[in-house]
Amino acid sequence: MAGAIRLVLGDQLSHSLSGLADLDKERDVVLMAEVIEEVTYVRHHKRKVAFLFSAMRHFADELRDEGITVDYIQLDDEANSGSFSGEVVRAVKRHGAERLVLTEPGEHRVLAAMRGWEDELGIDVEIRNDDRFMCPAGMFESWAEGRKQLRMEFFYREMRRHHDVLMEGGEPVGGKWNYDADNRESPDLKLTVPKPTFFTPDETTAEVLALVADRCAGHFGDLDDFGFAVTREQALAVLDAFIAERLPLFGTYQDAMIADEPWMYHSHIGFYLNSGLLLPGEAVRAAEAAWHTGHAPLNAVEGFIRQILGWREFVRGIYWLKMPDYAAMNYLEAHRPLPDFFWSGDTGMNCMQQSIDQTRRFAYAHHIQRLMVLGNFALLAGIDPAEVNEWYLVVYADAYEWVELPNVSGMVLFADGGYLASKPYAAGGAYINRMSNYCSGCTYKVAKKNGEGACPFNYLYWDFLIRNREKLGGNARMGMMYRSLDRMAPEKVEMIRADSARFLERVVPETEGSLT
Ligand code: FAD
Ligand code: DLZ
Ligand code: SF4
Repeated sequence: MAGAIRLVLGDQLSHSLSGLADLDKERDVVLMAEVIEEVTYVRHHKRKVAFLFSAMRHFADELRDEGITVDYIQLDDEANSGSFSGEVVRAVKRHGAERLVLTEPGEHRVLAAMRGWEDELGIDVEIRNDDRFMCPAGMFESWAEGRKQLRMEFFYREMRRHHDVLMEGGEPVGGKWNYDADNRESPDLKLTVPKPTFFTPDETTAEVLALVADRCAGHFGDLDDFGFAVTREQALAVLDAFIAERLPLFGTYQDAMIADEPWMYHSHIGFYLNSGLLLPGEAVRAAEAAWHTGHAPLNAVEGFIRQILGWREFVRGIYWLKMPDYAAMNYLEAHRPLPDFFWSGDTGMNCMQQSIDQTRRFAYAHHIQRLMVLGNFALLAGIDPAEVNEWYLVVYADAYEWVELPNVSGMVLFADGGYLASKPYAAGGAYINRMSNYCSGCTYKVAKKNGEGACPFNYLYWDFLIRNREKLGGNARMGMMYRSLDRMAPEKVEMIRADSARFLERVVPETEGSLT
């Protein structure tokens, strides 16, 4: 045979993938490879590796069932070279291929390698657009051109118009673009949160779990009670169950956190969207349909659709527009190392301990845990963006650089100086107390502002403002906070500084040359 090799990566598990279009079943071969370089360039959470490998193996079986030839390289295959580049070289030789066809990857690092393949292999390499996103190639660039700061809300309106989602006669249904004013209530502890949709591992998943337990023994995370969907059919069942059981309360409890309730009213489809088992358009249309039938209210449906049609597309646009420089940004010059307890969960701060513990168990935490607990701590403590980014990329099963990096560097750490977010999402303990029941089980006292036993978020919040006054003092949206700071008695400011210095020196000692 002398057809094309069609390379499919672990996060490209979509039958409609551009790299699979016009495939010639007689002559072409699909190449899929489990490679140690992808598993260890950051040491991914065990559950994430198991999920992807099992989903990849199932996807390969589905292609074979369609009569497509698949050359699938397992991690433990003897001749496995360990990298995408090495496996492509071997496969081209093995099959005498005259062309390589692929879909652009989700990471700048991988795209840079792919761009060298034509020279390396001496055959045509065709890199196709990834059309599984809702913002068509080039549209984001045109929209962003000439804007100094990008705001998701305006981009989202363009996307609503472009795809005619929740629109009526050119106007947003209900008369408003955004219904967040009706959302984000404190948790209701009387409610029984529906159980998440999990699946019993089949033989393929069981094999992969054993492989990962052996080869990733030193990686962060647990494999127990693995229940993720590993096929499109299962992923669709997760989406259906979300629409039926959780969507109506999605908006109301979007920001709420309850101890030992990791899943709340969120959809848990990020794993499947980002690996290609689900497409964003089908999630958006399913939610829109639930509003039309009266099953879910507009505040919930609009809020959910905004996350996918707005935020997800927006951060992807920023990633490709700003890479590779975006990864090195550190506007606030934060240089403290990541505290060990981000891995061990060994901290007296119950909000952090709960969020880290469930991250270890499930490779999942919902948005507010990522943003306002874990991220807020990293921001206030001045942790180095490179270390924070690596942690987030490792620990979440939905994490790929295109989506993780703008969320961490842009939304959480303000490392891009305000390109993505108009102000840092900094908050003291009162916010966490309002949105969760964590504080009642904590060794610290949320109502106490300073001294022994005071909630660290309380003094770290003000210390963050003091340390970063030069960079943030002129931000109009921070004006009220700085005016409150200026009204504080000097002794109070002294206590804040002393408490913060003591706490940070204990949990995140500065390295030499630190600028925080
Ligand atoms: P839901 O809350 O049910 O939301 C539905 C979907 O909307 C998600 O599945 C996701 O596809 C999309 N979405 C929601 N918020 C965002 C957002 N801010 N950016 C992009 N998509 C969004 N999301 C990832 O997919 N991968 C990541 O690596 C990732 N890292 C994050 C890191 C930080 C610091 C923060 C603050 C957020 C991060 N997010 C990331 C966004 C968000 O937290 C997750 O998408 C969400 O928690 C996934 O759970 P879910 O599927 O239950 O989402
Ligand atoms: C995340 C990941 C892991 C852990 N392993 C593999 C793998 O062995 N083979 C593969 O094709 N893809 C894997 N991935 C996903 C890739 O890292 C991802 O495709 C690139 O980062 C580009 O988005
Ligand atoms: Fe977190 Fe402070 Fe509440 Fe403890 S008291 S759970 S540290 S916010």
